[in-house]
Amino acid sequence: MKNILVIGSTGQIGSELTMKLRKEYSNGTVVAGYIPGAEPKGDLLESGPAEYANVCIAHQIAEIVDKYDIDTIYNLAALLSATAERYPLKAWDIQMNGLLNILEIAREKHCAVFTPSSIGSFGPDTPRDNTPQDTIQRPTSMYGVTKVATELLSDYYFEKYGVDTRSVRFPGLISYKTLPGGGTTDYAVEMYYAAVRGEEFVCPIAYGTYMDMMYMPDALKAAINLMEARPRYLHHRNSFNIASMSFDPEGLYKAICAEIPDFKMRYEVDPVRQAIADSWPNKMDDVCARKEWGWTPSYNLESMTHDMIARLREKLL
Ligand code: AKB
Repeated sequence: MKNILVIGSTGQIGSELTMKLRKEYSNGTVVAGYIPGAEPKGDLLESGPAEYANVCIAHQIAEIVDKYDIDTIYNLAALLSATAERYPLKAWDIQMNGLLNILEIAREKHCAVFTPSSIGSFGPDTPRDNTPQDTIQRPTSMYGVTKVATELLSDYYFEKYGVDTRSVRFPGLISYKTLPGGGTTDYAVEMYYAAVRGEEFVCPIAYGTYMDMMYMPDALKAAINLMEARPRYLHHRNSFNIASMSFDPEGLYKAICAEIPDFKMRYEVDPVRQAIADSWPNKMDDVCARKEWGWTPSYNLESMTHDMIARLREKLL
């Protein structure tokens, strides 16, 4: 039986991950942790317990862990890259002080912890193409700095205290249920919404800027499969490269036009997001995730685009 706390359960990943975990572990308890102003609603609220769980308030998290006998924490609290550049101290507080709270609680109460890292943990000195699992990580954004530190601190707690910490470096995530907010890769989600609404899309990322992207069902599968993997096969822990597709805005535009031929797009590059995107890899090599815990994605650009457009039509039209 698993008793799980999802911190950030109403965010882009959390809202879908919490529901999937509730299906997969129906004989356990999956607690939807939220902060005021981001309360769970609908199915998320009705299908299981919800608790106020601010990652920066350690005693609050510890009380939830005790109350529900939690054995696994998915720590999804984070400011994404563009927002973290606007509020670097807040990003540090949530991503680092919050993580330290979680790791200390996990150490005392014997919980496993999943805290996502990102393509943002790489920087301009990192090899761009087929970015290796183990390589230079000198990011230039505050988001990236916190993600590298997350990886290191999580490995430290595993090596020093035996806390079962695991993580993946998520690409830009694409989903139709909950909008992301403040990320550099969010342009891709926004492009789908504009196309389905019949609006022209003004693209903030330049032609030719390639980044890894992933459809949400694959991202959820990765998080759950990694936490289920047999520990003795894990040579890495924090954090695994995972990849499924890489495209630039033009490639996504063409894939959408194959389904919505009259869709229009023009470029108006946002210098902050472009600088972040320029410092990230074009495409990661995920061979270690494939070998160590059997990672394989199910979606490519065409199948994701087909599904996204069908789901957004149901949702928006
Ligand atoms: C962002 O763009 O900030 C995130 C990420 C790639 O981690 N989507």
